[in-house]
Amino acid sequence: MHLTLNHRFETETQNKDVGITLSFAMKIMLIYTWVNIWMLLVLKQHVVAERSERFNVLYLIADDLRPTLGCYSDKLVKSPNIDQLASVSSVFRNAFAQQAVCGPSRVSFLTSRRPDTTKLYDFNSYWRVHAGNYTTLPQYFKANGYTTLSVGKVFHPGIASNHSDDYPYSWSVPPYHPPSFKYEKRKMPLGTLPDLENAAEAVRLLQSVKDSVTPFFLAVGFYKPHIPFRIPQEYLKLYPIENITLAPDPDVPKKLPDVAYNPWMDIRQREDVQALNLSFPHGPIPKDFQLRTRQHYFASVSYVDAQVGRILQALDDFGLANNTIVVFSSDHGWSLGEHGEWAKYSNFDVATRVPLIVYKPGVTSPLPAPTEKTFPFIDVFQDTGEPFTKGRFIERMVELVDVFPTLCSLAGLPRVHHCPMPSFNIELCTEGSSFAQLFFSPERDLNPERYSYSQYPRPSERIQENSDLPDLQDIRIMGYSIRSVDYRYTVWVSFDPVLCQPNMTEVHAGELYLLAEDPWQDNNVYEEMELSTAFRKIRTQPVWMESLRSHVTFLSIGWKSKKILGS
Ligand SMILES: *[C@@H]1O[C@H](CO)[C@@H](O)[C@H](O)[C@H]1NC(C)=O
Ligand SMILES: *[C@@H]1O[C@H](CO)[C@@H](O)[C@H](O)[C@H]1NC(C)=O
Ligand SMILES: *[C@@H]1O[C@H](CO)[C@@H](O)[C@H](O)[C@H]1NC(C)=O
Ligand SMILES: *[C@@H]1O[C@H](CO)[C@@H](O)[C@H](O)[C@H]1NC(C)=O
Ligand SMILES: *[C@@H]1O[C@H](CO)[C@@H](O)[C@H](O)[C@H]1NC(C)=O
Ligand SMILES: *[C@@H]1O[C@H](CO)[C@@H](O)[C@H](O)[C@H]1NC(C)=O
Ligand SMILES: [Ca+2]
Repeated sequence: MHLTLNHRFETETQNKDVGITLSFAMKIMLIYTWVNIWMLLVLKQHVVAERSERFNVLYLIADDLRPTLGCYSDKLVKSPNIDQLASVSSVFRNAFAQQAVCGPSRVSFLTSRRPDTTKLYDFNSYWRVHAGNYTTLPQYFKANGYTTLSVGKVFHPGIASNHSDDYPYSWSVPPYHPPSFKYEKRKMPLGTLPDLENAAEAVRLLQSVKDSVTPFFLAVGFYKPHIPFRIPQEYLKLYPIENITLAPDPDVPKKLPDVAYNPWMDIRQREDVQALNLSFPHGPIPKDFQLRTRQHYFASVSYVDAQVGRILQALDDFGLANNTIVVFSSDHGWSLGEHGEWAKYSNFDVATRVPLIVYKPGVTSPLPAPTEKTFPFIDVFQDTGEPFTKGRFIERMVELVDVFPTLCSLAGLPRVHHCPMPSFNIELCTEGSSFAQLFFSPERDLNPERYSYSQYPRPSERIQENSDLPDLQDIRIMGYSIRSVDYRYTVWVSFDPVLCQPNMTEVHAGELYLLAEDPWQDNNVYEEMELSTAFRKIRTQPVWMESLRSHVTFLSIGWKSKKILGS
């Protein structure tokens, strides 16, 4: 079999001539940057001159990044710059996205509402007109006197953010998009790559706001490690193919209900994968191709790490490391062959769990001294590869909807109140809760009473071509998950796509994984627990999260009596 993977994952190297011969697109980009800087200057003049003691915010968002990072105990992946950030930060080891796909997750965490309140489960609507006129995280900072700036993929592009990244509501100046992004799937004439441009633009913006009287909220959305893995070739050298292993559980679990499986159509539709003539829906992908996909994903993570390093070094260079809160996170994870699955689109931890690293100088680490460097750039090719040992690990469950109220709390903005149910007509509220107290108190441990909630839609019980990403009108089933430190429990129930409401008593399938004995979630013990009869007896409650919690409370009595859970 002829493997074309290497060729298709063809990477771009820098064109040394770029600096001399400016292409038309580069000129446009320069003009665009000048417009941005000009707008910033105009904005500054309108602000009463008074040096603010308020903290800036730098929110770094990777795309499709699961916590394959040194600071999350990954032994293979090299992420020295993110690890360095983690060493002065709180590192949340149990952080989960609300839906494992870009658009719905981003709109959810940027509005702090769950998908049933944004009514966005696909990419096809704008919450302000389709669900409610919800205030976003950057919009709230903007309303509180911040200059808010967006670089790269922060909001999901397209109608999901009204083709404008929600500008002007969320941002002080038009969001920046790297000109090279339009060549993502074609030959690249610009001699650069989107995340290189993103990092350069972020550094430029930091420089332009560093002396501003207003604090800034700068969000930077990287495009990697999302496919295609188009990255500078040299990062592959960090991961010799002979050092790559398969996922620990590369087979589809026997007791996995069909509705829970995602057929990874985006991978399947790649030309090089089509050439493999895989059977639908289970594949499997040939072993050497799996290894190379993993290798390219890991290399893409190191490439993102280098861009993070460039931006963090700029904080040092511009004297901002002592007054800027930094968050590093992702929109959701990515299955790298676990359960015979690839990509996102499921309720498995590999798809829902995200890195979440929060730095606040003076809180998560001592205030840096004036000459001290907090974030010197680390060249991954020179890195000694010391295992990560520092950092404050927080094991408690947190969710991406919590980031909005937490950042408000850390930055000293007026508190955002918890949403009533339903909250379609309330512009500002949160369906998460601030975890800022975890920075100050020792309640960092595993807490069995804390949960995170995720959901994933399906068009049918059967696996079909649109199972990964059904359009709203095709959704018939929703998988609602409750994840505690001990287990994941998921019920796949009927769903009404007009009302966007589940029927918690009409259950198509269920999953239950007891993590102490089954950390990779391969042994679904739902049927063994005789749950189907048990929870039909439970009265459903109007809120699905409450309903799930009732299921779990009811069940955990049984688990405790069988000594499956500690009491
Ligand atoms: C939505 O909110 C924005 C900003 O808060 C406001 O300017 C706009 O008028 C609102 N739109 C509607 C339809 O209420
Ligand atoms: C969405 O964008 C269109 C076109 O720019 C604009 O006319 C419309 O007002 C925007 N919607 C909202 C809610 O701002
Ligand atoms: C690859 O594995 C070998 C053997 O375990 C190890 O010595 C080497 O450092 C690894 N190479 C890289 C780049 O991680
Ligand atoms: C692809 O697989 C199908 C059956 O799985 C087989 O009939 C067909 O000949 C294969 N095509 C190629 C090009 O290998
Ligand atoms: C941060 O560092 C700068 C430059 O070293 C200094 O002027 C400023 O006072 C410091 N701010 C805080 C809050 O320590
Ligand atoms: C929910 O499903 C149950 C069982 O099929 C059915 O009896 C009930 O009418 C449904 N409820 C709604 C609101 O559709
Ligand atoms: Ca994504």
